[in-house]
Amino acid sequence: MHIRRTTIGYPISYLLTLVLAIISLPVGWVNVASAALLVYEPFDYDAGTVLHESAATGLNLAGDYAAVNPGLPSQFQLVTESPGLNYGNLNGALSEAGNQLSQTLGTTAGGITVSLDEDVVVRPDDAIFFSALFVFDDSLNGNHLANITFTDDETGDELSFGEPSVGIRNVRVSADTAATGQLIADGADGSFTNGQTLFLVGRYVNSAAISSDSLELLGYNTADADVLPATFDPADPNAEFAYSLADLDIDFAKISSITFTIRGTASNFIDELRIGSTYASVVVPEPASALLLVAGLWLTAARPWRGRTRNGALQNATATLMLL
Ligand SMILES: [Ca+2]
Ligand SMILES: [Ca+2]
Ligand SMILES: [Ca+2]
Ligand SMILES: [Ca+2]
Repeated sequence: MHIRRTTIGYPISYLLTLVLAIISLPVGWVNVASAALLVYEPFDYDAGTVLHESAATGLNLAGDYAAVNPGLPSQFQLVTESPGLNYGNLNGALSEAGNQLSQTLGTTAGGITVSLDEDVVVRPDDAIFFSALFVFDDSLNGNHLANITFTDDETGDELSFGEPSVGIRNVRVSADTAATGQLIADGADGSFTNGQTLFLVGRYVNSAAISSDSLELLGYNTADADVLPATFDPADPNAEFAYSLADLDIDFAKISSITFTIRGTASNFIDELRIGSTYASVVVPEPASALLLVAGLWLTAARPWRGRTRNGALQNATATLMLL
C-alpha cells in the first residue's frame, strides 16, 4: 500500500492523528495548569473606555472599577487605548489580549481600583508570582509614572511594583505593611530608557520563619530576544535589573484589591497583569508546555520509523507545533 508521507518524513495520517490527539487533550490538563493563574487583566475593553465607569472583565475581578480620586476631572481618569502591549521579542512569553491602560493628560496622576472576587491568600510558606507589561516614559516629565499595587483591605498592607512617584526613570518594588512598619523599597533611577516596553516579573515569599520573607522584581526588555528562564531566576543575566527585599518580615497575607496608577500623556502604559501561584502561570505559556510534552511522547513513540536522527526528530517536533 502506498502511504503518503509529508516532506518531514511521517505519513500524513500519523500527523493528523497526532494533531487530533493534541486537540482532544483531556480538558483537565489545561484546567490543572491554568488553575495556578489566579488573576488576569488583559484590559479587554473597547478603546476609549473610561475604566472606573466599567465593570471589570478580567479573571477573578469583581464588580466595577472605582476611581481612586473620583473628584478628578474626567481627562485625568484612566482609559483603555488600542492596541495592547505585547511581549515583543521575548522568547517563551505568554500571549496577550485586548488593549492597554493609559492616561491621556498627565497633569496629575490617575488611579483605578478593583476588588478581587476571591482573595489571593498568601499563607506562611506560600509564594505568589506576578507579571505585567509596562511602557515607561519620563521624557516629557520626570513625574510620569506607572505602577500596580496589591492591597489587603483588611489590614491596609500593600505591595507595589513599577515606576513610583519619586526618582527619574525609576523602577522599584516596595512593601508597606504592619510588619515592615513603613514603606520599604528596592529599586533604582535610570532603570529604563524612555519609551521602552518592559516585562516585569515578581515573586513574593511569605516565610513562616522570622525575618525570612522576600519580595523580588525582575525587568526584561521586550526588544531583546531573551529566552525567559523556566524558573524565577534573580540572577538571570538576560534581565535588565533585579531588585529585592529579603531577610525581613513583610507578612503580607492576602490580596483583596488591585490599584493601577498612571501619570502620562498617552505615553505610559500598563497591560497584561497576571498573578499566580506558580511562576509558569505568569511567565511561561502552559498550553505550549503541554504540547511540547505531547510532542515528546510522540517522538518516543515514533522511534520505529527508520533513518531518523536526533536533529531530524527535533525538526519534526517543530514542524508539528507549527502545524498547530
Ligand atoms: Ca492587553
Ligand atoms: Ca517618573
Ligand atoms: Ca535583556
Ligand atoms: Ca512571613
